[in-house]
Amino acid sequence: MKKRSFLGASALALAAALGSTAVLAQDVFKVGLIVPMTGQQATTGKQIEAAVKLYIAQNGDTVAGKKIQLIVKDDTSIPDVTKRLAQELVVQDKVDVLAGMGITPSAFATAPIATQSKTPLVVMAAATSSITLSSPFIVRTSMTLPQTSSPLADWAAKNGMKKVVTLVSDYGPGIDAEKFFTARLTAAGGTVVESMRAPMRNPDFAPFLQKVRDLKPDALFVFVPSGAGAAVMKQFQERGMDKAGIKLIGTGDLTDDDQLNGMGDVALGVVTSMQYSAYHPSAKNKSFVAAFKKASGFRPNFFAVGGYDGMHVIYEGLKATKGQGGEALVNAMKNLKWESPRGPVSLDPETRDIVQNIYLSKVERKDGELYNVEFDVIKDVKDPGKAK
Ligand code: VNL
Repeated sequence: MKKRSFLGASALALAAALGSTAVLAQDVFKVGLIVPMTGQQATTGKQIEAAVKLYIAQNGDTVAGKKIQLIVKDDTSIPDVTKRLAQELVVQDKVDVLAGMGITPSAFATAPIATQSKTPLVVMAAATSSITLSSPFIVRTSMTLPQTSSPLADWAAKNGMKKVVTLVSDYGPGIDAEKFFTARLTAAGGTVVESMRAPMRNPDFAPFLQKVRDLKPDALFVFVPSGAGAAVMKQFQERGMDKAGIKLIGTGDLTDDDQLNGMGDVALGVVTSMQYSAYHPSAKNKSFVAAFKKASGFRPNFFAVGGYDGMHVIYEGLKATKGQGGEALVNAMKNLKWESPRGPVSLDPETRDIVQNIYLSKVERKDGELYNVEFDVIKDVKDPGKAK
């Protein structure tokens, strides 16, 4: 009697163990998140990882019967590394979704792997317009530079900034920013008197700023990737540009919430255009910022929101497909519409790019801290980079 029940119990335990392993293997849904956690773009990885983990903590790690397993990899923002990591994640780890992509070259390096393996790729940061054209498996939850920079050109022309110098990082998003800002300013009656491009890696802005001082434009328009804004601001001040009466404007990458509060008074009054400010006054954003700060200890920036919304499209897409991945998941994701901490957003099913409000903001001191305070909004902006 004793022996039989012992055998019975162990057989049952074995069956349960085997059974649950089989069920687990089948029901795990793997997300391979590739972001720069070290190197020049480390803040982008830090922001996205914190936001992705917050989303999972708030929404549970099971969706449509699948257990979400997050695998985080640091690509140090070197595209060859991104590519190798993406290959390993697809072939060895058999991930169901690739995500992250801190900079444009990383996204372009990963696109063919997404296409060949039919793995959805959720781009949470990289913002050159043409990225979504490089694979039908890409959906993007960040922004594009044509989308963020065009409204600022309209504003500049209306506000007496007719003579402008542009300074951009010399790669995809910078070229997009230069092109679209210039076209819109020109159409509104302004002139770009000089277009300058600084190297993307280890830039020294000093010689460019010196030249801007000599040119004495009404304003300097800047695009630099997230993480580089504080250096521009410091050198702008060191050269006394503000005192020379040259206004500083840019896309919100310049006054990035990750660094803004440490930039000091030189940032006060800088006008930018962007899809997100940590100071955005909605209830949804206030609770997001509070939860994010509590979990991570720092202020979320626009890429944190890109990561948070990226997880949202994965979760909601999976609910719609009842747990199916691949092409079905891309099709479900690209039709989503939701309220983000940044405001109301949707994905454009034709381009798989995000449609969102672009806010004009001015840096002000609020409650003892520096913030991008929104003063105007252009609603539901599609990527002008893909206008036919
Ligand atoms: C890119 C665009 C990267 C905007 C950024 O920060 C940014 C990019 C890392 O496409 O590489 O703010």
